[in-house]
Amino acid sequence: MSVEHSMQLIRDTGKKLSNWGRWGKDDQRGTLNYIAPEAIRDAATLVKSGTTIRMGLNYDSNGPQIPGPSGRFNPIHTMTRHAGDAELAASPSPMAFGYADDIVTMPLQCSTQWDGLAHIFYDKQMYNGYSTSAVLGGGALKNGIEWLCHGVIGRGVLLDVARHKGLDILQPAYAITATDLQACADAQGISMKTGDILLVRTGTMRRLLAGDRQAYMDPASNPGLSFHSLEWLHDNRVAVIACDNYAVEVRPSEIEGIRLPFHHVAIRDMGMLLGEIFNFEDIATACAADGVYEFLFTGSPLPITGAVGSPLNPLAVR
Ligand code: UVW
Repeated sequence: MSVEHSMQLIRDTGKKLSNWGRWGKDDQRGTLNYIAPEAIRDAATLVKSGTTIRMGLNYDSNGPQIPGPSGRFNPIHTMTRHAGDAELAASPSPMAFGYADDIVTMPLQCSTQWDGLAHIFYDKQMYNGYSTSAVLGGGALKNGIEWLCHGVIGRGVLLDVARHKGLDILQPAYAITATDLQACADAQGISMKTGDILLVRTGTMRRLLAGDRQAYMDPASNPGLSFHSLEWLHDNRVAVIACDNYAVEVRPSEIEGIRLPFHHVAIRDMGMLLGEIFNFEDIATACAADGVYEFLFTGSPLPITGAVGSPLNPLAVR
C-alpha cells in the first residue's frame, strides 16, 4: 500500500468514526462528553471497601525515557530550598521554622500521561475541525488539556487481555483486535456502558518494572491496540482509553508508512483522550482475585493552560 493509500484509509476511517460536531461546534472535550453525571454517580456505587489502587508511575529518573531525537527525557527534580541551605542555617528562625521548595522539569509526555486533543493532527486540522494554526509555539489555543480537567472520573473497566489469553505479556507487536476486546469483556463478565474509561492490559509494563527500558520502549515489538479496534471503541461509546504500553497502539504500525494511525483517528477524529504508560499490575491482581473488573476511576489532567498532554495520578477505587 502506498503512503497515499494508507492516508486515504486513515481519512476514510476518521470520517466514519468522526465525532466532530456531536457535542457542538465549539466543543473541546470530545468523548469525555459521554461521561454524564449519572454515570459518575453509578460509578461511585462500585466503591465497596474504599481501597485505592494506583495505576501510574512515580515521576523520577527511573522513568521509561531513553533520551534521543524525540526530545523526551525522564523528570528532573531540583530543590530550590531545603533544610541544608546555608541561608537558612545562617539565620535560623526562633520558631525553628524552615521550608523546602522544588522544581520539576519534565516533558509532559515522558511517563504516565494523557495525550490531549491538541496532541495529534493531520490535513491541518485537529479535533472538531480546529485549525492547526491554533497549536503553535505559545501552546494550544484550542483543545488545550485544561478543557478536560473536570471530567476524567467514572466507571473504570480493566480488560486484562494478557491474562485472558493465559499470558504474562502479549507477544511482541501483538495487535489487540475488537474480537479480543469483546472476548475478554465477555470472559470477565463486563458489559460495556456509554462513558466507560477503558483500561487495556498487555502486560508489557512488567518489562519496565524489571528495569528493561529498551524492551519496553522498543517501537519494533510493542503489543497494543489495533487500528481496526477503533470502531469497537466508537460503537461502545468509550470515553477514554488507557494502556500499559507507551503508545496505546501496537508498534510497529499496521498501516504502511503511517507512524501512529490509531492516534490519528482516536484523537483527531473521535476526540478521545489516550492514556499511556499506565501500570495495571496491581489492579490486575486485585481484579483477578475477586473477579470484579469495574471500579471508580479518577485521574484528571493538570490544568496546564494550552498543554497538549499531562501527567496524572490515576486511581482505581474499589
Ligand atoms: C507521539 O509519539 C507523537 O505520541 P505519543 O506520546 O502519544 O506516543
